[in-house]
Amino acid sequence: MRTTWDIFCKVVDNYGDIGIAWRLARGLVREHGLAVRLWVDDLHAFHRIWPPIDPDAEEQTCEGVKVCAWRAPFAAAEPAQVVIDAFGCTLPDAYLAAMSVQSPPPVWMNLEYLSAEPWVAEHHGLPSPHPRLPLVRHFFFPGYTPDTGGLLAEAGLAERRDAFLHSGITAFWRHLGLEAPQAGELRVSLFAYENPALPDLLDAWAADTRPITCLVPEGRVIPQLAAWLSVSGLRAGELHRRGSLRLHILPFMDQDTYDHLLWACGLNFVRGEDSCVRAQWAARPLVWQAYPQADEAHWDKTNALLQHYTEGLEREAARAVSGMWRHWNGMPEVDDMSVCWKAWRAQLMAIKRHAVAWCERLERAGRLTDKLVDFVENKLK
Ligand code: TRH
Repeated sequence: MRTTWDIFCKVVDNYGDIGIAWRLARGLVREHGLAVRLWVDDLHAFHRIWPPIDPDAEEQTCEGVKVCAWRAPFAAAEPAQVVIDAFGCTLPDAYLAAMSVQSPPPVWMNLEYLSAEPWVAEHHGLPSPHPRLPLVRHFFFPGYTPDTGGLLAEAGLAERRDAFLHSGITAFWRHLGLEAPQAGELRVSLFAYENPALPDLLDAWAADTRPITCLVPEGRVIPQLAAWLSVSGLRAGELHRRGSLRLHILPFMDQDTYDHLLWACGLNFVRGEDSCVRAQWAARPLVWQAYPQADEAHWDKTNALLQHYTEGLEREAARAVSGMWRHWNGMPEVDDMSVCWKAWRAQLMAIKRHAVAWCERLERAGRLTDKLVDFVENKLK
């Protein structure tokens, strides 16, 4: 009999929580043949990253995953053998009570946020007994080293990416209404939170000596872009030119098509967690904007990943990457944006080579779905 899994996901804001939970659920079904139910409290956010999802359906099956609307009060449901609360979302009391009378009790895990900070490995896999009920929750930490829970990546990802670059990219540009890049042109994708550094970056791009095409899926930066362009609003399909910069607004895409954009561009600005990992698997240069947290806690995360990411990168290129990332995340004591951009641009070839080497190195961390399944199998023994 197939092991049954329940994954619970609360959409805090944005798309990262559901993006990760969906990638995980799909992977567990496709690659491990498990019976997975995914409970989601906001099906509208889910529909944005995966349009086949019906935002009004209480229950539906998509890609082999049973997707259930998570409503309050929670409808009675028999707990699965494995329960995951993604990112510490609190399980419904009724469901917890039902888990506590199962024999044996479900293997219960909290899937944590990804971080490159060194403490992650020490905390990965630790148990936490429930204060009242006969249940133990385990902390599962994704991470960048083999002693963590690894990274989300589906089997065959590199092969799909390479096949796309070999035979799908021209059709992709055409589909977006663009010709193939001209010689010397840099194509950049921009997925970001509101960012005080954005106008200066746009100025630097407009003043660049070579053409830059920036592709922006609809989202939170659109008002800032409109302000910079001095237009009242922007819609998908619009194209604007300023100096060397062409700005294209794209519709928000499904998760798989967004991967194509990351694979096709020469530089990707990404944010949060999931797009950051996908940009690393794209083997392309990236600039990461960490999810902003109180007391600038995200700076530690940014620095931890930067330190790890720039290992083995030539000195000037490492400095250029750090300058861009730090500036983009609002850290003090960095050069102004035009200096950062020029320095980054001068190191493009080295940064490009490094992105490929880094992507190969990432595989050492292991794949999260495989590690999760191994962890559970050990507990079920
Ligand atoms: O949307 P995010 O800002 O999500 C964030 C982070 O995950 C953060 O760590 C978390 O604490 C916070 O939410 C609550 O960024 P992220 O993680 O990159 O997720 C974006 C998802 O959206 C990802 O799965 C890719 C997907 N996406 C599309 O499907 N289509 C698109 O056009 C774009 C731009 C993104």
